[in-house]
Amino acid sequence: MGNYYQKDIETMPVEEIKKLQGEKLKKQVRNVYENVAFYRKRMDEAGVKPEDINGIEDLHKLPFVTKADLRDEYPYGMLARPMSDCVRIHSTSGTTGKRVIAYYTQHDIDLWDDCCARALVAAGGSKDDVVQISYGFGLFTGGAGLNGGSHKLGSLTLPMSSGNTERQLQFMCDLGSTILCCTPSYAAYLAESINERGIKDQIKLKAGIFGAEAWSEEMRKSIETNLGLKAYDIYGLTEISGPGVSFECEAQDGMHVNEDHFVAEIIDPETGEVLPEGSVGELVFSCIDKEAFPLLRYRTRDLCRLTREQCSCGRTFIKMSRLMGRTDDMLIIRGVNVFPSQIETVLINNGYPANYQIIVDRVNNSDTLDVNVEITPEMLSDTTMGISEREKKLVADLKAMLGIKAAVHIVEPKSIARSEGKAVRIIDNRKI
Ligand code: DLL
Repeated sequence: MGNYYQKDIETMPVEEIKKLQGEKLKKQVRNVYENVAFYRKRMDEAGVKPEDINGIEDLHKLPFVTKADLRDEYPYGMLARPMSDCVRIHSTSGTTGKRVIAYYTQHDIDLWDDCCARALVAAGGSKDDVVQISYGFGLFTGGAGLNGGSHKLGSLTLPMSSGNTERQLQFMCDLGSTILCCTPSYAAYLAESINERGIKDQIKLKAGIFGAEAWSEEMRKSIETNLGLKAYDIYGLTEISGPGVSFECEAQDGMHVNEDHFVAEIIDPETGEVLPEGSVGELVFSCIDKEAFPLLRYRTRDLCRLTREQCSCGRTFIKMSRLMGRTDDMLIIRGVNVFPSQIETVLINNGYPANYQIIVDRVNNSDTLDVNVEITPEMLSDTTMGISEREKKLVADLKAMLGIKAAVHIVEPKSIARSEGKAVRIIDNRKI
């Protein structure tokens, strides 16, 4: 393992983790009750006093916090420290409504950098690596988070930000980048560009730390083959800190939650009831260590499963599965629940790259589902299967996966816009 593996913490016996979480939670609840009017009011309304929280088993007594609450408290209603103690802000992309602003003290930045350093180590990173950070820098947390982690580790850090693919590839070849950090869709685009330029033999990448958007196991395999690396998932959200809330290890089978800082729960998104381990539901996080913006029981709207099985890497932190979607990106088409990841799985299983678009509309009061998928030049020159046969095959496979019929349109290579950050793959015209 690298030189930043925090073994004493990351392999702590489960009872000790829970005890530690309980102690930190107790302090945090007192802190927010005294310093944040929002929490005082919510807890008073719920009839919960700070004295009622004496251990992690009392967490469920606290009320939830939602994105709507953060918007209502914009810009600094949730601050638990004076503004003068804060050293930075980051913000969500906020495509609808007000942006959410997260604040950080120096302690919060250090804690976050530690989480990202752990993620790099779990992917085999050490001070000898050259870490190319091609997540966006700025208000988005991707660039800053991995940059901080890479510095902690002492690796040579390339703060590339996203975009300017030509320059990305030049630095990757000239400096021999060994770890690439970016969104999976940008990794796929970089792989495509490397292939087109015939420069794969100059690429030294051994690992990729990819997250910030949903990606399937099939997409992982395709990126691993095309870039010749091991691809690790990393999860996080601005409200809780940024990337590194959880990270994958060598087992590549779910992401360990940094449980000394964040407590994860799975709830039923309809009723709010806490679900037993192993159930799929909405992920909820409590920040037990943060100073400036310590959200408690924050509803992420992300759907996944938590399991605490013995991991081959030795870490004892609970694992969250690959994200299965968001409570708000699940499409309901003709009454059937459809997740974009299911469509991606079918496309990639049929050998298509992850360049596709899902278009939903309503015609004569009935929902329509269209999938545009890009063909590769190799497939075009393969005469054993024509375009209409290809479309028919995808229609049949999508029907088997989703239970409903989709219209499939095979489109020319490179006709779907590439993404340098989070890909936009769903166009739902029903909402307009
Ligand atoms: O996306 C933080 C991040 C940056 C994570 C770089 C990983 C790598 P936000 O912009 O606030 O923060 O978006 C958070 O993105 O609630 C999920 O819906 C989604 N998301 C993040 N990581 C993953 C992942 C960053 N590994 C929202 N798989 C989250 C699927 C992810 N979705």
